[in-house]
Amino acid sequence: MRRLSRPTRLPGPPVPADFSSPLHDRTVVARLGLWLGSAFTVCFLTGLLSHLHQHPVTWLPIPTGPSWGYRVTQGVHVASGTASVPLLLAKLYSAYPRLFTRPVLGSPVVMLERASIAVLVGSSLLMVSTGVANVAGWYVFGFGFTRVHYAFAWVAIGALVVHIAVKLPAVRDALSPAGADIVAQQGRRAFVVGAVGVAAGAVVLTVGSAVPWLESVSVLRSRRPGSSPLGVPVNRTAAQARIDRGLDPASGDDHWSVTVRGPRGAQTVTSAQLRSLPWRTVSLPIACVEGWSVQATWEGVRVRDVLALVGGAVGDVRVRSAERRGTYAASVLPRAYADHPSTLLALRLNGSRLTRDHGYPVRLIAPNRPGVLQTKWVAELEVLS
Ligand SMILES: Nc1nc2c(c(=O)[nH]1)N[C@H]1C(S)=C(S)[C@@H](COP(=O)(O)O)O[C@H]1N2
Ligand SMILES: [Mo]
Repeated sequence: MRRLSRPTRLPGPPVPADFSSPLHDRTVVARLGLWLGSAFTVCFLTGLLSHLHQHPVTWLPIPTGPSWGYRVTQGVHVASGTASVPLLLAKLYSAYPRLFTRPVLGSPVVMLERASIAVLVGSSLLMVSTGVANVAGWYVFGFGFTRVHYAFAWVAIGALVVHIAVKLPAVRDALSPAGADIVAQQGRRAFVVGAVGVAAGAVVLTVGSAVPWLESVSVLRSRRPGSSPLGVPVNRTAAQARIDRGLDPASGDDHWSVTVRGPRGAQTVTSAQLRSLPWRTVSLPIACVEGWSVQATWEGVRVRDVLALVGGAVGDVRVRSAERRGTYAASVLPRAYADHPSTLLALRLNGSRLTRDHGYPVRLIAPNRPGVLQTKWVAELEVLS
């Protein structure tokens, strides 16, 4: 059938030529793609590291230092994810007229390319939307965040690799002198620079949850360590975790004990016995996967001194909370962490007794470790063989 000429065209979807803005240009798309691809890659690698912390593998042990390592990589993860949002929107705006390219069906290579774009766009939108919701502490989706976020990260990065391979010529053209000429015209550079500027702005407005000296300019930050109890935000309160109401700094911890299981058997360590071990003071951050972090001073006793009562930190250690249910009711401390001199059962935070919400009477604190694994209301340590 002969294609109908414009004025008499039948009603139907538009064609790329219907979009007249000079911003719908492959050079613009490619340049934004370089920024977005870099942000995605950094976000993927730092996310992988976070997953490794939470699901350790024996062939790639995570070092116990530097103590601020996770704080930095997780801060970078959330910042690069935040930067991706405006970059992704700008790139989609620039590229979307190409979705109307006809014919819809083409050679296998064209079909593969189109399919990979559908997968890439879908998974990217899923990644940034679940990530942003997580930072906001807004668990609206009915699925487990980490599992879905992690699985789709692989889908997105796979589609990204295919996409980059297919688009290498376009990237080369965009970076050539001719490409530079095209970008220099009709406001295209301003659009690219604007998108990158908005991405940088989004980071500055939110990163104060992790960078104290930016707290005052980061008006959209998710947490305010400065105005939290003892200077440390609380993620899950004692009430939410259904911790016994009677367990309170006002009524004391005389009834509290920690069960310690090791190669030499089990022992019930009362809070008085815990206190009689040598006290240590360490400065370690709490770095939450939701993107906030804060350095704090912790006082308590070394986990390795506690484990010495039952034969020492001769293996990984399971740390159980008095919290009965919940994903973070227990965590595993790899052996090197359990044996580390800075790893404490903390009893005091920033110069005061722990508050109920911070894990009173005893909580774990270890270097270079995600906040989700810094178990509160510790009731049991078990050396795993
Ligand atoms: N038992 C228990 N420990 C827990 C949690 C929890 O829900 N239950 N939340 C964790 C999370 S997600 C973080 S970020 C830190 C926060 O510690 P904070 O509330 O003292 O700041 O505690 C961790 N320890
Ligand atoms: Mo957290």
